Amino acid sequence: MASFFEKLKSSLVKTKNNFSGKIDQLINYSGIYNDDFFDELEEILILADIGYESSSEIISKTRAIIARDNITDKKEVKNTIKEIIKEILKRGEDFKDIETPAVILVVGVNGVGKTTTIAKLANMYKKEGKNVILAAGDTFRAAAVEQLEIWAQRVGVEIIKNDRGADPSSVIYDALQAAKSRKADILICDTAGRLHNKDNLMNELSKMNKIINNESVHFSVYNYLVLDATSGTNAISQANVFNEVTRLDGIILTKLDGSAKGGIIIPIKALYDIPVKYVGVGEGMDDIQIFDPDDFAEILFE
Ligand SMILES: Nc1nc2c(ncn2[C@@H]2O[C@H](COP(=O)(O)OP(=O)(O)OP(=O)(O)O)[C@@H](O)[C@H]2O)c(=O)[nH]1
Ligand SMILES: [Mg+2]
Repeated sequence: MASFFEKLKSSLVKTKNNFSGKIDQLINYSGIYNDDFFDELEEILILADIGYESSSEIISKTRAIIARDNITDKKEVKNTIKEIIKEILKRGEDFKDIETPAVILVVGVNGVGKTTTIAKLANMYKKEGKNVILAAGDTFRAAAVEQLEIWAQRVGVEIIKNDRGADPSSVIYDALQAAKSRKADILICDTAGRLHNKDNLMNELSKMNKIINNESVHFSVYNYLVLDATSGTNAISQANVFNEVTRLDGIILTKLDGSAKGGIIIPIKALYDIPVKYVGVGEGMDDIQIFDPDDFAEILFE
């Protein structure tokens, strides 16, 4: 099996071509670091969905360091940009695992990879010897419960479900009772992807949070937002909305393997004080990794 680093590396190929590949070209063709160079660099950053604010920050810091240290060497220019990006990616707290017993509520819009991510988390925790239960809280979409059921079987964990159309909060309630009576370490709750109506979203999330908080006094509660790396700047607007309506304890960025827009992680880190916990690097249940800012930056600029 490929190492974590190799797997991440192959996942980042598209992003790398789209991003550092272009930076490489720019640096190789220009030997002089003037306004034109920085304009072009800015364009590359913006096109990679890094966003105006983060791009400006990267440009002004690169400019300042190149001038201060009188840098002319191409490799050093590239290294300077890498270190600035690494610094942004490292902001906030280092990775911290959850404290068990825990309830994890997984939220995000349609199709970002919530259910698959739940399977990946369940598989990871199970391998660590934890007792995991899943709650089929997406009672809205046809076949959502069946999809989670198949994953539960594959991973080998218990699932608590109800009929389609049932109140998601009632499923969460039942699952909490089961988690308590079975002395589960971790309960992971699936939710329906929804963004059609912000009031609706707020109501449902607060209802679920209320039940979780009432019923799980001795559990640590985590709200994870799943974002899809292929959706580029849309991921930012999604993070905005969810961040407004609920407390978020972590972000999981999925589909890095299929995306040329992995650079989106930079504005996500720069704009929010929410740790990026994991990245999704494929459709299988082993395709999840702890987000490591050093590895990420090194691979991007290798
Ligand atoms: N390549 C790749 N595909 C992924 C990844 N994560 C999820 N997918 C795929 O994305 C699609 C949607 O995944 P789901 O887990 O069903 O997404 P969801 O957010 O639960 O979707 P809804 O329940 O419809 O809101 C599936 O085809 C997954 O296999 C990933 O990290 N990499
Ligand atoms: Mg789902």
